[in-house]
This record gives sequence, C-alpha cells and structure tokens, in this order.
Amino acid sequence: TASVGSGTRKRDPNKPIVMGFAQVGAESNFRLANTRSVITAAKEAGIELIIENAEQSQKKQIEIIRRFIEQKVDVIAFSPKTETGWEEILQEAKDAGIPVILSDREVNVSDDTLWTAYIGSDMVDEGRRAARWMTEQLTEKDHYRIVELQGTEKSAPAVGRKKGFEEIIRQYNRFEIMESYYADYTFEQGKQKMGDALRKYGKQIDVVYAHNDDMALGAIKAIEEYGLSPGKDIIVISIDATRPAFQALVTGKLNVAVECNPLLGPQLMKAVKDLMEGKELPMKIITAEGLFTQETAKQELQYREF
Ligand code: GYE
Repeated sequence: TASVGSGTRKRDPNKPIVMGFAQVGAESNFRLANTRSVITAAKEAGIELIIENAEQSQKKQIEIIRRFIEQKVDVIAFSPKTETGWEEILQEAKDAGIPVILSDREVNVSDDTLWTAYIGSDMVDEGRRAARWMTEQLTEKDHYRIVELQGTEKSAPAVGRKKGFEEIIRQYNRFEIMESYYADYTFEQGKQKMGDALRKYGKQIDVVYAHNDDMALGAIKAIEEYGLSPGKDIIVISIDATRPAFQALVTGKLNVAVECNPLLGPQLMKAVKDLMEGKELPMKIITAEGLFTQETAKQELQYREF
C-alpha cells in the first residue's frame, strides 16, 4: 500500500477537492470514452476537475502537470504517454505534497514513492489473452505469420501487450511475428502501416494483432482496399473492445476483441476521496475484463457503454 506521506498539504475539508487531470490525447475510442468517464464521475462525486489534453506530447503533459502543481491542486491524475521520463516532474509533485494517481498507463521509475496508485488494466495479461485465443483457434496450419500493430512506442500498454503476447506464442512453433509496426493507437496509422505490410508481404499475412481497436479498424480498411477479406483471409485481433469493435465483430470483419475498460472515472473519484480522507490506497487497482468473439458480440453489443 501507499500512503499520502507526511509531505501532504493540509486542505480545508469544507472546500471541494480539486483534481488536475493531464489527459494524454484524443487518439482512440478508448481515450474519448475515458475522458467522458472522468468528467462525468468528477461531476457526480462533487470533485472540481481541471482536465487538459496533452495532444500526444510528453513535453506538454509535463507542462500541464507543472501548472497543476503551481495551482496547488489537491491531487493530480494522468495517463502517462510513455513509461519513462517522469522522475523530475513526479519529484516536483512529491515535494509539493501533491499525490499523483496513474490512470490506465503505468510509469517506469526507480522510486515507487513518486506515485501513489495505478488504476487500470493488466496490459501483459491482455496480450496473453489475445495470444491464447489465437493459439486455441488457429491450429490447422504449420505456420501462421503475424503482423503486429503496436501502440505508441514506449507506452506501458504497448510494452505490456507485446510482452504478454510473445510470452504465449513462444510456447508454440507455428506462430511468427513477421513484422511489428508502431501505429500510435490511431485508425489512420493502423491503416497506413497495414497497407505497408500488405504491399510487402501480401497474402503471406495470416493474422493482424493490433494493440487497440482503432488500429485494427484501420487495418481492416487497408485489407479491404487491398482486395482481401478481413476476418476471413486475414484474422484480425484487437484490444479495448469498444462499440466500433463490437460492430466489426458482428459484421465478421474482426475476429476477437480483448476488453480494456476505459470507464475508470468512478474508481478514480473513489480513490481520490479515500486518499483525501487519509485512507491508504492499494498501489494497483486492476480492472477485471472479458474477451469478445463474433459469437458473443451480438448479445453484448446492446449493453455496451463505450
Ligand atoms: O488501449 C488505447 C489508448 O492507455 C489503455 O491507450 C490505454 C490505451 C488504449 O489509446 O486505445
């Protein structure tokens, strides 16, 4: 467990809690749903939220956090663009006695007292689940060639999702990642990189493993433009399981979506309130998640909130 530490500033309990949230960007459906969730949950919890968009720039994200420190907010939350490069700004927050909560992406810093809690998914496990589905489904051929579309370079979900996936496929000799591209979690780059892969390898590609829905949907578009049938000629695997992915499952263009839940607002607000009441937070608050196939998506689509 982590505590606020003796350095925490005293706050007036009659005033609303002020939280600064440095959002990483607006790159994906996950991200848009996450931003909406944080805004709604803050309102419901009576927490005063200052939310800013770093537009995929770590430099901007650091500047936003620095402004929050200057404004003396009670707590800071952010989804760190990459895993590394946060020591200095986190130290500044710590020195100011402001606790920092990591939302849906972890950091890699040697001193774990620089952050208070992580709320989000187990990214390595998501990669494992994607791979397990694949190894169970694809059993007929001796050799399956995979194109991997990774998220943002050095971001925690990209690192974790690759690691977990490789950990499983290593146990089989029929799977090979023939090429891995960074596509920044966006539809556009997913489409572009998949187009590159198709021009290079054509029909040799059996599987696309995309680290998120948006890139998978971009890849689906590229496969169609190339004249092949996504979901049939090329198996498409994605992570997040947002509504557009469900639609692609239902139409048979996507084969599987591993869930990564962006609706972290309520948990985040609860953590913030607990923290402000002096309670200890667990260091990691991990979301429980499912996996959806073409068979289960039809049922589930109507209930999908994101
Ligand atoms: O999977 C992707 C987004 O950090 C878990 O970031 C998040 C990832 C999510 O852009 O769609």
